[in-house]
Amino acid sequence: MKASIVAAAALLSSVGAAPPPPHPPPPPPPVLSLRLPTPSQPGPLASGPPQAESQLGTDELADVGLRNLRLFLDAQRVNTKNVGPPGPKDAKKCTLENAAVRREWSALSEKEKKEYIAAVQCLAEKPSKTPSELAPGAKSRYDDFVATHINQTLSIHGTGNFLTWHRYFTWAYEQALRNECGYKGYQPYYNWPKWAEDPRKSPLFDGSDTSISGDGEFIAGRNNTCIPSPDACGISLPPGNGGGCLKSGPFKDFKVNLGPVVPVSANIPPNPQPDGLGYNPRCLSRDISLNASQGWTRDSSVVHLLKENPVYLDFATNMQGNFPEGFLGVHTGGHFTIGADPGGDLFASPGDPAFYFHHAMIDRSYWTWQNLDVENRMFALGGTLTVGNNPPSRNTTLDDVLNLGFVGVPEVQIRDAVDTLAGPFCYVYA
Ligand SMILES: [Cu+2]
Repeated sequence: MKASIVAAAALLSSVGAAPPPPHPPPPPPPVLSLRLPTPSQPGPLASGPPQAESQLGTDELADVGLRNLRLFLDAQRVNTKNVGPPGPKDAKKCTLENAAVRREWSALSEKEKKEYIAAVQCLAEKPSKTPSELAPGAKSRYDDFVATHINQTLSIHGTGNFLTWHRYFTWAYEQALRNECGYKGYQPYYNWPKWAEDPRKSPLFDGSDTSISGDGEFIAGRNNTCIPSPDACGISLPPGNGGGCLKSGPFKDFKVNLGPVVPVSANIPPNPQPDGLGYNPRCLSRDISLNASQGWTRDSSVVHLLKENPVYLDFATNMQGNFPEGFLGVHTGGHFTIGADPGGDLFASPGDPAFYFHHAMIDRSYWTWQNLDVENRMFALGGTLTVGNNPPSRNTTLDDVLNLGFVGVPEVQIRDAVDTLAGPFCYVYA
């Protein structure tokens, strides 16, 4: 346990710390070749779910991005018109018209919310596909995802595959909910800035029957959490409003089986294996932190991230944080908005169902950033194979593969995971 904590802490402290590696221009995208006019007409998805006009800059940028994407695809269609009549393959093609629409949790009806919750609980009841010799703590299909994330943590954070790996992972989870547990909808996201002032007031975390449960029991007398580690306290977060087991809602009795690997507090029972893959059944705890949500996930933070980082590596790095410089970023800020066990554990965090809402918002941010300059950003990439390029390693490339182990989806190349309307995917965000 100790060795892995030290290793993780050392690696964590290097996220964003190393100077950016030389950044070669991304390879020219295959078909995408048109320069975009400035978007001026109202966006597509007029047939989508009715939603109140958002005042958030974050949502405005998502809308602008979607309009860009539509113009881009329309222009492509015109460009390829004289190639010939659409074949049978094109008939099944993913388009903006037939793409799934991922929505904010608050936009789902009560019935849809309950169906989603029931599907997650179903996944936690289905037997695991991970061989028990590899991860004795993986007891359910839900745990297959947690075990895969724990297993690969040090090659999927602060690396060039961070955004595409988590995109594929979140999609695979959505597919498992649909294909194995009869869920009819899509993975909802948690729009951080919308609830940044107090996440406990959001429909996702209000503790009601249609939430994913709220805060944990309040535990007094706790110390600050140092990020990345007590020895390298780049950011000191005061304890939040919980810290203990969930108090109410559908996930009050949810069992966490895997981890911790890097626990936020000494009170969390240690895993019998140093790699966190041993069986360690315990309650799901949270420590909702207004300090994290207000400090790092407000609208201004997200807008700044989306607008001021035209280079992929800067975008991905600033999203994940630069801890030695005291910058938490929306990714870590969002994780510590949820906090506690396993939410505050870099390795085991998917053990809290909130993970997928947070990562859908990470993915929506990546999608928005791409759409703001489709031509140049769809296939953009940066970063290397090692966390914060420490130790130095080669650049991640579009040919590198994403493998989700016993989650049970085919291995894909990064180039197949950059476009949410291509490869295995067919979705957009509202
Ligand atoms: Cu992760």
